[in-house]
Amino acid sequence: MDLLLTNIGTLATPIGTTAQKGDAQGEISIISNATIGVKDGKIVYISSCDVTNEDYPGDLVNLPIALDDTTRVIDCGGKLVTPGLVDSHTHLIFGGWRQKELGLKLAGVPYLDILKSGGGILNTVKHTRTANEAELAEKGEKLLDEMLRLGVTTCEAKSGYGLSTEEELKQLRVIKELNEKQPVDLVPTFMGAHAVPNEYANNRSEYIELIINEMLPAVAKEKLAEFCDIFCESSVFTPEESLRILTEAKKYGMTPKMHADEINPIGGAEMAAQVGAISAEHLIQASDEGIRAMAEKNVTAILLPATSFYLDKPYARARDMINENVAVAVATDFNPGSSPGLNIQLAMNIACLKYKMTPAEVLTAVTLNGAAAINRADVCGSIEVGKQADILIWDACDLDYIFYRFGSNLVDTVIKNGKIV
Ligand code: IZC
Ligand code: ZN
Repeated sequence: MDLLLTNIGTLATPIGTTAQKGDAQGEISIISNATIGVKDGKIVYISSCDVTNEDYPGDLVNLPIALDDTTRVIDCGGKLVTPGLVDSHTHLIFGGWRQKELGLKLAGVPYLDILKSGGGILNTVKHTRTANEAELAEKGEKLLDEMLRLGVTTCEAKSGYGLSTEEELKQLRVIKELNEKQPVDLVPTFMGAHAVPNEYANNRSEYIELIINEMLPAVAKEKLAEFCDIFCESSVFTPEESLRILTEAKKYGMTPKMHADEINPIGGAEMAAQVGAISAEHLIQASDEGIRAMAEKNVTAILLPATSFYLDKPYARARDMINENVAVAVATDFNPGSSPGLNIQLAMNIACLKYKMTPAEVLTAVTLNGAAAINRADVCGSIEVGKQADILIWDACDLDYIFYRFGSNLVDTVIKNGKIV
């Protein structure tokens, strides 16, 4: 065994290799005095039995697996242990920032109006296009290091600030390079349909043809994306355009995702169900029919509470979704406009306080359900024998504590693929 975690006060984890919905979302496994064994980056042993020897501190008892000379033993000191966190929705790679738009926001200019006047996403497109791959990678790596310190061990990352074939490929290549170079597992999503770029402002249908005829084949050829996402929103892309682009994406093996019903209720959730999306994201304005359609078609809801907070918008109806048997994931939406914060622990706190989700439901939302929403539930998202050893030791004695405290980084130790990072 490479690593043995002993004296875990509380081991809290969802169980399974699929998204958990309804009551099951809150039915996590809680084990007191647990022990975890790790070998070759995987979890090989979990015991509910304390292995500390009270008579001879330092000796271990009741171990069914032999230790060897090189086994590293970590005494968790009675602390909380959970799976590594999965941030299932980020716009990680971009040039510049948008702090100059803060004044407009404070003056009450709506997010979509800033975009319509050439700012917002289009502002970031300008800065992303002028940055080279090395600059974007350096910035992304720094951000990922911060995420890792906050407990994120797997992270989805979207393109969508290039909006031309070469520039979209540039962003996706940076994601690929970073995935190989640093510890956090990155899951790439192509999002050429994030906005219509200025050069196609008067010819949006031509931009859609470019996505379909040039971008999708080029992305597929280099195998740069597993998913295809679209900003389905008034004055951005319609549900019908979403259907067309995502149907084409499927032909190239990319699984659909949708930014749906974030600001205006335009039938995005319904369309996500119709097109067979793995997830619909935001859903602040999702209709009752849309929520029911998602339940029927097993579409996971990725909810983004930090965005509601930052845009001062209503909070998505997480309780209704859970009641209707929709699996709920929670993520940061980290991006330079509507959620310029990458602290997933803050998103967890807001989810608990504003969505009224229980700590157990939110834990599932940022681990197993997040993993399922990016097709990784077979390898991560829970602490079970056979899964990747992505494990957090928290500076907390139980699960409630991390939802009760807010504003601090409560992660003590991050273990990624069995290594302390
Ligand atoms: O840069 O504003 N909502 N896309 C859709 C975003 C927010 C990212 C941005
Ligand atoms: Zn987003």
